[in-house]
Amino acid sequence: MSVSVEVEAPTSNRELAAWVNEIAALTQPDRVEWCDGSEEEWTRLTNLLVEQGTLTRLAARPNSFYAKSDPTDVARVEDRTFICSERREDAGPTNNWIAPGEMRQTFGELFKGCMRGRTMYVVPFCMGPLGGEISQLGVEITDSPYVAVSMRVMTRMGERALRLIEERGAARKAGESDGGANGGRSKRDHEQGDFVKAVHSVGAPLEPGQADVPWPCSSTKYISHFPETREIWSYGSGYGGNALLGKKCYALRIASVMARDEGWLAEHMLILKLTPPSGETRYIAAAFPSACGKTNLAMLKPTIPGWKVETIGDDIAWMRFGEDGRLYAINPEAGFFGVAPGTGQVTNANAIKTLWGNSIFTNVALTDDGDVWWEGLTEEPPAHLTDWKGRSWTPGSDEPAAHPNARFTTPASQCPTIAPEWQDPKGVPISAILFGGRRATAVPLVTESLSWQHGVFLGANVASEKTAAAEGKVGELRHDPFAMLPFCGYNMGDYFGHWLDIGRREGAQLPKIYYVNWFRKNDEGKFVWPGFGENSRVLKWIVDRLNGEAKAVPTPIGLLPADLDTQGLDLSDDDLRMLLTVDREVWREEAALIPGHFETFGSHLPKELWDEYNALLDRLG
Ligand code: GTP
Ligand code: SPV
Ligand code: MN
Repeated sequence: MSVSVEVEAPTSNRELAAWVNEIAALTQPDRVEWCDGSEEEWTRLTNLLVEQGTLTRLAARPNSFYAKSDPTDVARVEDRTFICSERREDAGPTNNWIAPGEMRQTFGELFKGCMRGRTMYVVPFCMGPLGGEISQLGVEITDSPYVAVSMRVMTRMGERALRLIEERGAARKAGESDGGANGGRSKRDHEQGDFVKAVHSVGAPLEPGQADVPWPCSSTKYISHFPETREIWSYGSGYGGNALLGKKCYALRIASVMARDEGWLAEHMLILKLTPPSGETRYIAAAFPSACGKTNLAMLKPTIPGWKVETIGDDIAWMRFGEDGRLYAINPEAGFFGVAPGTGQVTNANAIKTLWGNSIFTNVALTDDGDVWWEGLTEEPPAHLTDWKGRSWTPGSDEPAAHPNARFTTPASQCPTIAPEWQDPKGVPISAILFGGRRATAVPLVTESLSWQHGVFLGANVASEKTAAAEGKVGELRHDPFAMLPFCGYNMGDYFGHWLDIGRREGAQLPKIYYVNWFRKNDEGKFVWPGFGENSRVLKWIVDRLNGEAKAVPTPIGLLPADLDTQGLDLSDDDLRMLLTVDREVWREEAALIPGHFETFGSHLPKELWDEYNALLDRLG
């Protein structure tokens, strides 16, 4: 039985209307609802979610909710994430690949009737400030109201995004009718259309009379990307990175392909604004793997007097060259989807202030008085909680109360340190780029690269201990180049080449590149560096270097601080030595890991990176 759900689409964009009808015909929802992004809509959908049992209203926080996911649907699923490029080689050795034809066939079956019994939401959205030159448009179709309300926090969603899609469509038509003389587009442009198409289903159709569950999802999961046609199809999960398709799927995997084709960068980076007591304000971008400290650094409260940090973004940066040759970055998102555990008054007071209301908390614990709690929120846990699985919990329980990848979804505008220019459509000029990861051993607190090319080499060699942000074994060391391993939409060897090309651009005023590690551990397994607000000392050294005011010591791996300000820190001489020196023996072992990593990319690995490897070996002696 096939029900027609063709509806009058409230849009003049024919491409959008036709696509929505096509997906509705395939997925057979009971209803189609176009999201306008209004407050009325938010209230209606959150009420609905409360009624359905997906959300619990928090008595202690205005307009805020708690969600408990299915216990199997708590993180990104990297082994179910696919880049469906026409050629396998274009997905590269680090991405899962399925031929687009085969994938479409699978989806043709999987999505057939998959929204039965549900409402299909059409969610137009804009990544980046509305109407901004660097911004990009998309539409997510989803059968999850949890996704629809989350998209309202995380993106510029609704009516205004829809109008921009219509304007773009109208401009394209005008371009076509004057024979392409004025903004006409290529065949490929035509295939890619006026907006990125993103289809999401939880993969749990309801038979007539069948009761729904609070967190519908499926054990069959696909998070698939079609880079040539700029499409995203996601099936079976309701979790952030798998389901909020504007985020990792669009703003990194699809956008990295756009960026390669158009000469810009789409990166897994925070953006912060740093103002010294006197002197020039600087903007810094930093790429750390998932759950390795971006949100925390972006909202850092400096411990050194007179320094000020403001926040532009905490997860994704899009960077383009300005006319002055500098790289200008925007945060394409409108909210933070942040790791809850470890976020507390002492570690990240600004995040805590951001979360005062209008927020959704997923897989945290519930207090008896209707508030949320997670490990690290307060030093002492409450005497009683309901844990993320809905069980009674006391401090004596042997499992954590919150899932280690519990997350908050909250508007960026509520962050007390949000920079006034965070929505400036032209972006902010980046002076320094930081790479880093979780490394208990070997890697010093901070290293300055010797050149852009050497910085790209450092980025290509980022390695980090795995976290709970993705399914898999936590703590295992893996290479995560540029913190983009799970997010690069094309061959990562070519991606390294793209970074090198950026550095060769005529007239480029390139940021300096640094490598940081907040996670060095001592013999007792304790973090040596206090981290969090104290990371401002490292930022200060970097800015002083940019200004030619700080000294550095050359080492085989790069330049290390000669004069890091550690005044007032409780660090032994041994600790400091561990953080700020390079052990040649250990680094020979580190270097021995590089060939195996590089060889994965075969002929796609730029020769310059082998040159850098050989230069490192020479310096190590
Ligand atoms: P994604 O949102 O997954 O991309 O992660 P992120 O890079 O934004 O990570 P986030 O800042 O949320 O930090 C993840 C975890 O690392 C939290 O539990 C933090 O408390 C912890 N963390 C952040 N900064 C530091 C630091 O400087 N030192 C230590 N020891 N832990 C830190
Ligand atoms: C990450 O895993 O890097 C995140 C969370 O920022 S998600 O949006 O789920 O990818
Ligand atoms: Mn992230």
